[in-house]
Amino acid sequence: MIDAKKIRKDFPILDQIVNDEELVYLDNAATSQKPEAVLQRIEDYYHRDNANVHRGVHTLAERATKSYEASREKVRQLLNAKETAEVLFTRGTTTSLNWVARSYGDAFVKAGDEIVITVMEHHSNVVPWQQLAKRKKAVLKYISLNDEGMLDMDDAKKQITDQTAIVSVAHASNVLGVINPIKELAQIAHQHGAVLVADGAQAAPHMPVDVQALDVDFYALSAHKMCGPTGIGALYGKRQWLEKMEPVEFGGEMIDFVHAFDSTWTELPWKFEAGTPNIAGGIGFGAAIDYLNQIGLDEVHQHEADLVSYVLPKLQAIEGLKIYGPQDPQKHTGVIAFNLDNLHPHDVATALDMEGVAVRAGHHCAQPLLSYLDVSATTRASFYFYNTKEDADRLVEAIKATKEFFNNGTF
Ligand code: C6P
Repeated sequence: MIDAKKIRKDFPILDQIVNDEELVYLDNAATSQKPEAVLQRIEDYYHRDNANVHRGVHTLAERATKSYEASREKVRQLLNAKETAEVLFTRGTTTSLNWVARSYGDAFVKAGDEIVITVMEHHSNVVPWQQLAKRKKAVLKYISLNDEGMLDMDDAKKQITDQTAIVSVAHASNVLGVINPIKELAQIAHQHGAVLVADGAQAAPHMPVDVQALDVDFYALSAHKMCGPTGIGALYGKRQWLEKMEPVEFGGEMIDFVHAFDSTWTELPWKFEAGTPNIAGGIGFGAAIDYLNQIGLDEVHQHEADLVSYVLPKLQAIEGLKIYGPQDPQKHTGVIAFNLDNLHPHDVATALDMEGVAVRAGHHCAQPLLSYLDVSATTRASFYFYNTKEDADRLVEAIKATKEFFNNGTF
């Protein structure tokens, strides 16, 4: 069992006063905080080992390369990919999804083919497919939701057809707090000869992921949502596809031989990684994975489930508070989007900030979903393993105080 109070000591940033109140950080879906071990590892790299990777023969370059490539192995283990050749370092989930759309899409999607996504996707899993559909004259289709706010699997079976080339779905939603049945969707996609792309930005930080068991063709993730630095993430892809795909970027590091008018590419995974990579980021990502492994992603998942079981009924009991997504705590992740009376979510988030509670407000980069839900914005609290029941209580109390303030003018 996670002792969140003890774990919080690893995150010095959490121990601070904001607007005269002790900080309660509930914006983890936007980015998580980084433990001291990750910050230290990045600092150590710059202090001791800083050198470019893959090219130098001197000791520092060898050390930097070894640490950077060791992180790739850590990502492989995290996802249970078969080999490190299937793990590409990217800038994060957005870049990973763009690479699939650009590279796999350009190679394998033809005019009239279907690309199937869902109404709950983040813009990073919408816009690259819109662009691909335009380039290829393909058809973009959406799977809708059921009354509970979960993916409608009957509709999924209707939308995915023999014309479908790509199905791309969030493993976990950044607004509705649901986990999607990726394995079942992969089976349906494969029955129709399509590939399954999973956007793991909100799943990989919170639960064990096994890309072989899920049988996904591609899996995208960001380090910064899982205790790592910003500007680094990964794309898992099955070797059978990566081998046939062209790189998206060209230049140093990714070539085998450059002739005056033509070039050949080096082997996987480096074929996709042009230019000097984010070395410190990669090393920090590895340190974040070490840290999460030490805690255990099963434990992380369980702790968040316990917090949701604790806080969701308390939120549901607040009159005028509408929660989006399933109302059953067993079906809801630690991402809780809501609206309070007729108050604007930005006003709610500002009022919560005055109480020291950090949440996000807006469309959460999911405008098609918000149109579907017929709202322009929501307030969103998102929990992680270092949050406590006291944090949950502070959220509930701050919402009640906000309601009181806007209705009666007093805090
Ligand atoms: N969502 C949020 O506050 P990047 O920015 O590339 O690391 O991740 C993009 C992304 C893709 N898919 C999902 C499901 C996501 O939630 C995100 C990032 C943040 O909800 C920032 S908009």
